[in-house]
Amino acid sequence: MAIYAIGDIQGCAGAFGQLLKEIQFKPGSDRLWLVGDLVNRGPASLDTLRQVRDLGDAATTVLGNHDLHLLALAAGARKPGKHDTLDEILDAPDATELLDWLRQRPLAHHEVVAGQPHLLVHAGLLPIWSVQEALVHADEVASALRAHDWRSFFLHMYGDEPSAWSDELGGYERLRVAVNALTRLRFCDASGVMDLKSKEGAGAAPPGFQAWFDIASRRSADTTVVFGHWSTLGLLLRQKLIGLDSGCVWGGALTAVRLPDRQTVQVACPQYQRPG
Ligand SMILES: [Mn+2]
Repeated sequence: MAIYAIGDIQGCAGAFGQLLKEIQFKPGSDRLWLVGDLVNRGPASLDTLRQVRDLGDAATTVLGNHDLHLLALAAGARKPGKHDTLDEILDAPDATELLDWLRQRPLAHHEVVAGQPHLLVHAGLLPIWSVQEALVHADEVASALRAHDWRSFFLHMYGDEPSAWSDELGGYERLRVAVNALTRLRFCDASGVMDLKSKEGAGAAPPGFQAWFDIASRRSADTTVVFGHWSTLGLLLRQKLIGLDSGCVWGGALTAVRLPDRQTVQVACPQYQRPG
């Protein structure tokens, strides 16, 4: 049994299929960890979503910002962006089943792999969160997504404020900060204030900010965090960090890293290009 962690697929079903071949993935015995953003921008989001759903328990996926955007469109809470490639899902005959499945994915997954604690999230963790606290807050969001009034959650989810976590936060503000950290975070400061604007690489932090994983006081530093979302960072392998967004949908590569030995396989994706 092997576990492979795979980066942001974003509708690049062809690259995903090729990567599964390259790692000789066996769905009966091997498992996948997917960092989320299964859909959007790429050419085959519907096919990707069906493929991952059909893997059943062999695939563990956490929700990313693009997955949430798809659910927000389905809820009628957002309008499509001009680079979205999500209509084929919303118009599919099995749209309801696929979206219900997606809506029930977690925002964080914790597991001990070969004796070492690992945490899978789409973007990152706030420095003041322990792993246990991050899991609790991810569950709070997942509960809102599973509730009967899940559509109203999306009417309140968007926005960059509050910019920092506080245990005192309640209601939608609390959920918004948790969602922003787990699915959009790149840069924050030592007190946990997020900068959600910059998409540059880790070397181009806005003044006073650092990559979330470089904050010295980060309470989750003893757990290996597996994440994606940050294509300008590229593949990042450090002792307790595995960053997997190598920019497949932008013409980069789709990456698989085997846990825990970190054997790495990439497929180049020159066929995908930034639109326009
Ligand atoms: Mn993302």
